[in-house]
Amino acid sequence: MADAGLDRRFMAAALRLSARHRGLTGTNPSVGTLIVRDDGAGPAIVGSGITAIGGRPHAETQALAEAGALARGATAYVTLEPCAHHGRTPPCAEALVAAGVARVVGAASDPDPRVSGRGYAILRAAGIEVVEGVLAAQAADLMAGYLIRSASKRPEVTLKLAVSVDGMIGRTGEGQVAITGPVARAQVHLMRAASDAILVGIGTALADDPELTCRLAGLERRSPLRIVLDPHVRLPAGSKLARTARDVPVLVAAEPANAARAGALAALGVEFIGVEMADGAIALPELMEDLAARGVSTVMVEGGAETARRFLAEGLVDRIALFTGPGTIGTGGILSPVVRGRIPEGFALARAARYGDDAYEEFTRQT
Ligand code: AOF
Ligand code: ZN
Repeated sequence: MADAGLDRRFMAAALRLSARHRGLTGTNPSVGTLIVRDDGAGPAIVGSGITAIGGRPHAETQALAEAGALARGATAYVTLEPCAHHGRTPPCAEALVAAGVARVVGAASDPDPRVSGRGYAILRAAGIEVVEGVLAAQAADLMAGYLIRSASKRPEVTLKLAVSVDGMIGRTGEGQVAITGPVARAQVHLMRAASDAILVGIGTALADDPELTCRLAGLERRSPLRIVLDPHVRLPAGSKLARTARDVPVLVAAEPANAARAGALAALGVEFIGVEMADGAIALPELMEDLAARGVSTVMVEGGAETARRFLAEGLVDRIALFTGPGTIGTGGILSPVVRGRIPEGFALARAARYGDDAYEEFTRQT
């Protein structure tokens, strides 16, 4: 018997499972699958799977392999519509049919044109009961990078800001100013570990000489691609970014005409991406398209104020991660484009937390 409350509970568990491989599955979304059956003593999980690191095998085939014959007559909870295309293996929708599952409960629909609507259709055609859209909003939140990249051909953009009580992100000429404490900083590093790329403007790269890596113990290898908006190639060869380019990739977005200046940086392993210019600045929508084409699904914009303003003005921000510290900056402060209580129109609070002395609020764009 279908039980909507039970379906939500198992889907919540499948979503938590899927979160484990976020950022590790390449251009594939990290999907979770649970196979659940009830032989009279209450529902029991007999198989579970997450999209493997690198993107294959898919979640469903792994969960079905674990369940074996117990999948027959069971319910499969899938956080994404099961695939309908032939990759290295037959489609997951066909695998679910072959295993004899009785019900499939899905969260998100798959915008991939090879799959969209067809995965669920294969299941229904085989007489399987299909329930779509269970905890769809949570699934869309977890898979935002994949869903936005598939639908809009650009990565999901998260604007991360650390703001003082008086609404500043730093002080002119002083480089990095501590606004938030160690717990909030660790959270930022965790966010970095789950992102495909971090992006800053050249102003921030010059003023702060940041590393932009994930420096949490055990997660150092999870540092994402570091991108600098630098049309005139001003990034110094002596910067921390350039000096560490062989360990963690650095991509300089520059006007092709200035590539001649790139010799010293290129020798250090810095990569270049040619950009179009619009009104004297890098054309961000086109750059985002190019990044998506390279397989980047999630970008964290980490500075500075001008770069943040431009992403907001272009309507390219999907999520705002706002950390507010307890201190004030006062004279000489650099105003944040977003402060607590004054969030741009179209964004809604998705979650809030306290990290030590700092407040955290996350806003997502309402579509
Ligand atoms: C599923 N289960 O766990 C995932 C799916 O390159 P391929 O062949 O792996 O296909 C990538 C597509 O597979 C991707 O665009 C999306 O439609 C789907 N991802 N599907 O049934 C999974 N990760
Ligand atoms: Zn599949």
